[in-house]
Amino acid sequence: MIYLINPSHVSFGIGVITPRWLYVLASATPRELGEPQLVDETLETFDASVITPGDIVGIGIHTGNALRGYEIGRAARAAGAHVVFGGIHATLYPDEALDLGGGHAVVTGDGEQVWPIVLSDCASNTLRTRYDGGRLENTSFLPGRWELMPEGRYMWASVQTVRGCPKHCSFCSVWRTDGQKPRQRTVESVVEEIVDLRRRGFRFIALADDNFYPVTLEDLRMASRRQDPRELDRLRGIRAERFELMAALAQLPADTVFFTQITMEAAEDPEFLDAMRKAHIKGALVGVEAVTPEGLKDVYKGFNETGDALVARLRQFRAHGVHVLGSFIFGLPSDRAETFAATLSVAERADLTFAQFVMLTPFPGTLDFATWEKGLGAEPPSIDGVPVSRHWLIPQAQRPKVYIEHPAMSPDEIRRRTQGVWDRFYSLPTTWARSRGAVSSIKSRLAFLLISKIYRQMYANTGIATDSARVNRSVRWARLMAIPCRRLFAGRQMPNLPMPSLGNGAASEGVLVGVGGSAAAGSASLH
Ligand code: B12
Ligand code: SF4
Repeated sequence: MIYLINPSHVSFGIGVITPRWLYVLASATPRELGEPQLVDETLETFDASVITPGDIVGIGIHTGNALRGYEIGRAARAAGAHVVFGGIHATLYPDEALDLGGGHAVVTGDGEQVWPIVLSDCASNTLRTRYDGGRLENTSFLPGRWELMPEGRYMWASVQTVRGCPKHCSFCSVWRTDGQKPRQRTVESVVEEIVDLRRRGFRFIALADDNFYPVTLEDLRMASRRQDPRELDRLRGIRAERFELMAALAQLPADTVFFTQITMEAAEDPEFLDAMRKAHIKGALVGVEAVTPEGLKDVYKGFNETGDALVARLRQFRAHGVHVLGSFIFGLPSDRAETFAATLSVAERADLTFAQFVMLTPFPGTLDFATWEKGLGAEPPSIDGVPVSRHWLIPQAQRPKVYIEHPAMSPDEIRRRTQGVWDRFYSLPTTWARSRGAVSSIKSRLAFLLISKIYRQMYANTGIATDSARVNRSVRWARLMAIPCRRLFAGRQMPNLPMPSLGNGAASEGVLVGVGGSAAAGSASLH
């Protein structure tokens, strides 16, 4: 048996976004080896006693779930399985997965092409300890095998349209692991996958991209100023493909909802925002990060605006019909006590639909991590014998919430103030008031309240609270709320949905709007 396991130390019974790697690696698994068992621990905890000798267990880890992944890996190895690790954390720390996770092998980089080789080496007992999947060309990306998805367990499916990001933010590892050259999947393959999902009844789809807007108007202006025709052509080509994709997505049924991640620069590109709205990209996570120039300098994100200009820029998204989940970071060196209120004020004035307030965490592979690790010196402080520079190996309950020493605030002050901002942004009266601008009918406003609450419970309380009773309460609450949420996100199957016509960005709009009945009869629409 082949198991693919997505580890998690908390299980909510329902998942917000489908972990895409499970379904992509399932596609890369040769059919003659049988159906892989896909296990997502954000739904339910995995029981390792089902593993039998000779099984193959593939575990995908990012930094936050690496420790749980290692626990599963050791149990699987003890049960006689071949244990293989992959994912961003295994790419950054391949030896760790072998030493601490019971791994027989580690795959670094993209998994699509190398996974079948690993499986064949397992069968012939020639498994090596290291495989490098590299950075694949855009034409080698695989769609997910969505027929293996359990019914009614996820709110959003996920489809990737581009890997890599040209920026270089100091807290982010994407540009270093996925590269700064955007690798866009072909329009046809993305659209085929999305149509497959819609036919199966999924109408909420997260575009699991690092940055959906890889070429900005400023990039084009700069290439033009430099009189660099080749670069200008390359950038224009990338941009044209984005428009081509959006023109195809615009032909999908009207109740389709996409969500993506994008930089704030898109706000100065009304043509792009309008194309997004027409393409049913109704929401985007925008990395605002900081509201002061000093804060932006701290994270190498000088291309963002601050103050009132920032509020005006963010408002552009809603003005063009794109809802924003604003993402802010607390704990930057230039932050002071008053930064929390200033951030909340921006978040409230900027027509944001949702917001998240994360505490600066030095993720490996980032510039922040390198500086922080160096600053800790040869003997970094440790917790239970684990150096804090390997914070992901500290058991969850003892893991500090703030790592980077702050010049003006204690870790607890940063944590408490961050929690306070979440509490105020998501207080019942504020959320209800916000719902008026975001959606129209009372039913949709109630749905908005529910979703805001569940989002807050899953992401803030389980990640920021130090009080374990609060964390447990949040998990129980989220599990309970998951039941009505499932209904809200369910769509109707549309087995006969045709493929949109592909062509250039001028493809006719609305051809398929409403095919098979629009606006999801029987399911509440968010927007
Ligand atoms: C979409 C996304 C999200 C979504 C959805 C997450 C989900 N449930 O899928 C949301 C918005 C919810 C999210 C949240 C967070 N995310 Co996120 N997310 C992404 C993003 C942009 C794409 C992930 C994706 O689906 N990729 C597509 C799949 C196919 O690629 P893949 O996962 O890399 O898998 C490939 C290979 O790695 C390999 N592989 C993976 N697993 C395995 C296993 C085996 C056995 C093998 C052989 C190969 C293999 O093969 C796959 C195919 O090539 C990535 C960036 C990125 N480029 O990966 C960040 C990223 C993974 N996220 C990141 C972070 C930090 C977070 C948050 C902690 C943010 C926060 N502060 O709240 C939370 C954590 C939530 C959680 N508990 O999981 C970081 C992780 C850094 C790290 N070192 O771990 C990344 C890399 C982005 C970054 N800024 O650096 N995220
Ligand atoms: S944070 Fe976003 S914009 Fe910055 S490098 Fe990462 S993916 Fe790109």
